[in-house]
Amino acid sequence: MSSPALRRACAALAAVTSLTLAAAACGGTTKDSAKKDDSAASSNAEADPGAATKKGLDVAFLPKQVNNPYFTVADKGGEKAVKSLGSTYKETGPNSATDTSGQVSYVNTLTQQQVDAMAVSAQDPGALCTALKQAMKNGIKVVTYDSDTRPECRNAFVSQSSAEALGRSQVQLLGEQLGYKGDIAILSAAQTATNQNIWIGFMKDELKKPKYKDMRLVKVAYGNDDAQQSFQQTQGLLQEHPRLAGIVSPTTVGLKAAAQYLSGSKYRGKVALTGLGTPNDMRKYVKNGTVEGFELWDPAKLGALAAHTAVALSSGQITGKAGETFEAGDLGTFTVGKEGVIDLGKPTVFTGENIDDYHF
Ligand code: RAM
Repeated sequence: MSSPALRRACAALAAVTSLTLAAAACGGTTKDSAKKDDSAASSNAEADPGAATKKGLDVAFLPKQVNNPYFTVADKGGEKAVKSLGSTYKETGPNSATDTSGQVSYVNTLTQQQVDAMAVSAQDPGALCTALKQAMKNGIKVVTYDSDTRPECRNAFVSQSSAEALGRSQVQLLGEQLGYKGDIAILSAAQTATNQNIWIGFMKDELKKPKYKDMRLVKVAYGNDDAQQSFQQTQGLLQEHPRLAGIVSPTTVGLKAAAQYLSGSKYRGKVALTGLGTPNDMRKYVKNGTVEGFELWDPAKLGALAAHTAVALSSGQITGKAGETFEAGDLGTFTVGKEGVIDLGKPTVFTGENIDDYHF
């Protein structure tokens, strides 16, 4: 599809009609060409690292959940970076981390609006694929950040850190905190969440090591990144397993709610709690002895890197293939890794010693 006018007409048609109809009218999407797109979500174009950074692009952020403070910080970082690059930013998305069909509709709407790029944190690895592929077929660059879909359904994934290191380190932190002994539970986000499920996979694997032989995972509970549900799930875990020694919660919403519950209960300081949280949410629970330590990356930097990636893709500086490099402003130079994954870096462990140095 060469002319922008034709591209826009086809994009609008594709967003509101079936794939086959749009394909027939625009001549691009047969079964075979769809297959070709699958092998390299980014098309076969070569990257031009020296290409000028395009300005005036429409870049949209679509988090798992708009009213989650973690995404507020991440997307603010994205907004600042998009604007600093001379492009236009907008954010849209569902209120609930389990509204997967809502997220699909938001993708379709952005396709219909013919944005230039979208940064998406996927609630579910597979559910968004068809809609995201449709967006890419219409020339829209798709970056996942925070939580991925499948590699063929986006151009690149901006990851907070190595998923393996994040999963293992949370178990290591918990082990240290409870002396490597006792029953433990996981309080996760939504049951479908790609990021949490990958981390949990590595947590289970870490627990197989001999040093954890006296630690036993008794339950994985899901609080759906909803404060009230996460609070109730924590309460339920302790009712069901009164001898629980520790909880790990790989979600900012879950960790805060679990800390809130433990803090006001007889378990404060007795049941260990760690996971992923923001220093601002967790400060008071570290100070009152509910939590000894937890970790996280800087969400604003994650959002900024997603923005730089989206603009680099739209400018043709990268296509999402392993080995390509690009500049991400103050964040430095990044290299695209295997399967289009771009790692932000290492997370920080927060304890009473350093928490006051961080304000997000
Ligand atoms: C919650 C979300 C998000 C995750 C953080 C750690 O805010 O589930 O996807 O990365 O926690």
